[in-house]
Amino acid sequence: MYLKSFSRTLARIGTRALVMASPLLLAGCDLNFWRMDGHQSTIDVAGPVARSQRDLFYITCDVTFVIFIIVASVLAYATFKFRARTEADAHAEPPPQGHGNPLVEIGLIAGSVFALVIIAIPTLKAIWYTYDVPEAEKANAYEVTATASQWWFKFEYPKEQINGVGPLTTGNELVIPAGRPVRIQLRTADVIHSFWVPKLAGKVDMIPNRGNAIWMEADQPGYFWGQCAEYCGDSHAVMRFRVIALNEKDFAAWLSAQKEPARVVAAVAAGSPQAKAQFASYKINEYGFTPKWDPGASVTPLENWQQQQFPNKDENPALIAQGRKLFQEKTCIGCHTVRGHEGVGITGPNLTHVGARTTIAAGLLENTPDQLARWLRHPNQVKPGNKMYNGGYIDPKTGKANFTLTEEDITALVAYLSSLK
Ligand code: HEC
Ligand SMILES: [Cu+2]
Repeated sequence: MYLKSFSRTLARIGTRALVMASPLLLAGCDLNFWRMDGHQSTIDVAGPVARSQRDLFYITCDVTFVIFIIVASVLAYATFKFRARTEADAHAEPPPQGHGNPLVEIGLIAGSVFALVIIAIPTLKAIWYTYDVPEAEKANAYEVTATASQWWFKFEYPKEQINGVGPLTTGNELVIPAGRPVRIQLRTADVIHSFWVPKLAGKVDMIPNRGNAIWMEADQPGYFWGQCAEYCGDSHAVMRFRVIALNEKDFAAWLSAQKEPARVVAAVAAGSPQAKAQFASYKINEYGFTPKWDPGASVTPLENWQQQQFPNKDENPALIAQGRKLFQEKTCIGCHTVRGHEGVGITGPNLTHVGARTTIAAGLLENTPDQLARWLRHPNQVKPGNKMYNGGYIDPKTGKANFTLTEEDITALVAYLSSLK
């Protein structure tokens, strides 16, 4: 009898333990889980704001862990000590029950208050700290504006005014100076979105008619993943972006490269001496790095970004010229700005230097010729509902195509877009 109930209890405990541990066991196959250093990790942080939030999380975990140990030990003790030892025990009346021992109750209340205070003090401090750039560093803070639209991000640099145009504007990749606080004004062009770069800072909503802001700082130059964190319609899950932090020198070089109008590649024969001269004449300001041209070289995400700042060695000027023409004919110019070229639209991301970015379609696809072609071939299969397809490629009212692109058109457009360094 004893043995039977004992083994039953053991079996039950065993099953419980297995169920509870199964996520851990499954994840055991994946070492990354234990390191917790994924692209969007809030544990493996890279800046002071995210660090203060992570530390607060740890404090809360520690306090609750201590509570767990105390409660679990008392429970284990009571369960073991007062268990039914005999069959008769199991059916006997419960022993007299005690209620309201003042000492225990006051002790528990005091204990809970104490635990809450331990959590509350650092919480208030962290709220204060993450709310805005610390007073002492305010003068040093860099300001940018991020505006969300379904389903992409626009970034503006109010300090970088371009004559007769307005602030420098980019899309989907936010470049910031490393080691310096950056205050980001958060706006939205349509519904509520939320701005989140997990390794740098927690999320803040972008709300219509409300001027929110967030601040963050990257300890070192790096490449970071961001994500819209508030459900905002069809393609919300793939509304991403990147943050690239550069040292002061590279940041200044990047700003001056971005302020230039779009690159002009004259239509000369591919591989001709003129083409080579044209390529060689393209000078990317004063970056402190050179790309690793070796195609087999393993590069970090930041090095990959650096590589993107330089023109492709095998670019075809004639094809690029054809792409530029198609960009007008197929009405792309009505939605996209390509400063210095014909593009003037503002419905879609600014493409003046799109070739220098590492991603397209709001951080979803790598900016390679294949992925660009995939995007142009059928934007709606990549991002359901997107406003480039619905309103551009097709008329949403009639469902009829406004224009079509042949494979040749796509090849030329890809060459053109990739040349916009
Ligand atoms: C009706 C307006 C509209 C037209 C016309 C249009 N686009 Fe777009 N385009 C958009 C919008 C909006 C996005 C952002 C889509 C998203 O990520 O949700 C976009 C995104 C892009 C991107 C990715 C940019 C990035 O930052 O991720 C490229 C490249 C692009 N379009 C090229 C083109 C080309 C080439 C054409 C012409 C064949 C074209 N677009 C026509 C509105 C338009
Ligand atoms: Cu969203």
